[in-house]
Amino acid sequence: MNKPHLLNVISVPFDLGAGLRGASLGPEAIIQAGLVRRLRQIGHVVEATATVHTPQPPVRRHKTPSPAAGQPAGGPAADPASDAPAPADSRLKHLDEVTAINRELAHHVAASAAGGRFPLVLGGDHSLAIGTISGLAQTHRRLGVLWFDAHSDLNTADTSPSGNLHGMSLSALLGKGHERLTRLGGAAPKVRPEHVVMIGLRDLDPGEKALIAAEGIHCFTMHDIDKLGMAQVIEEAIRIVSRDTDGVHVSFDIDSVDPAEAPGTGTPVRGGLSYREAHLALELLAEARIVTSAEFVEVNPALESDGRTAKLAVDLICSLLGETIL
Ligand code: EXY
Ligand code: MN
Ligand code: MN
Ligand code: MN
Repeated sequence: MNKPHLLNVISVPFDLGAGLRGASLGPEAIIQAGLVRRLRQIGHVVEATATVHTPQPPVRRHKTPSPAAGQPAGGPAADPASDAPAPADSRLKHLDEVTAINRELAHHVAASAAGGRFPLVLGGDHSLAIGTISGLAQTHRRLGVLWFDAHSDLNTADTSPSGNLHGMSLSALLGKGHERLTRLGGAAPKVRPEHVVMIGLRDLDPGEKALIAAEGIHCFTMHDIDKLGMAQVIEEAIRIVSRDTDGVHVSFDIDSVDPAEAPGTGTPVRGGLSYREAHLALELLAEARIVTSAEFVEVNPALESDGRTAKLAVDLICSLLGETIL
């Protein structure tokens, strides 16, 4: 095991950035699956566990009401009388709540990182990356980011098919999108495109593909992983996120893993990382000793009955934090 960390486990039971409720149950499920005990067995000091709250409606097991047939997805439909499209920003769902929780999360993460701790954020939906990375940016002006995800989360109000803010978190961090998100906790952008590497992509919208091309964001899609193998992908990713940076953050969306292994997540996409590919990626990152913070998001216990996705998250977190087979 590499050097022990002083860990701050920061739970964020929040899911209003997602289209389905339930990821707000993720942190507790991960804790109940034995995370803290396993981290201590590896040798880490779990110095504090905080829970970041803002009020939100109770979890119900159904989607947020989808627009009536023929109505545009997202917020209030355009006024047929004027037939002017609703302003794009009005399509952003739960902008107030997502802004509030991420402002509070950024405060907690900034305090943890400033104190030389390793912030480990448990989600919650992936809109929380806005708060985590905005908090880290207060002490890391050149943060490297490894984004494991089936999706690129690079939409904006103009390109999003859903209005769900968990699909817009990385674009906000790159300074694209609503300024309440791009300027949350500090000036935009929070990260530079050349310091971002995306791994596991397999479900992108047209606007996201355009942004990736325009910004030259480094991506290893599932095609690349099939072709190169995970060891080579991670070797190249480490080189990219270590170049000219002052820390490396892992933003791990559990839907990067194949749904056969991780069914408890709200936007599953077939053809994802195998159980071993996911572990090898994180084991190699642990060996490289470059990671300074992490978040694990989109575990939704309401979508499964056996807790296997929360248990997978614990296993993956422990691989990233130095648990080894021998
Ligand atoms: N690209 C789709 C959208 O923007 O609605 C789906 C996004 C899923 C986002 C999850 C967290 O990774
Ligand atoms: Mn607080
Ligand atoms: Mn995501
Ligand atoms: Mn995703």
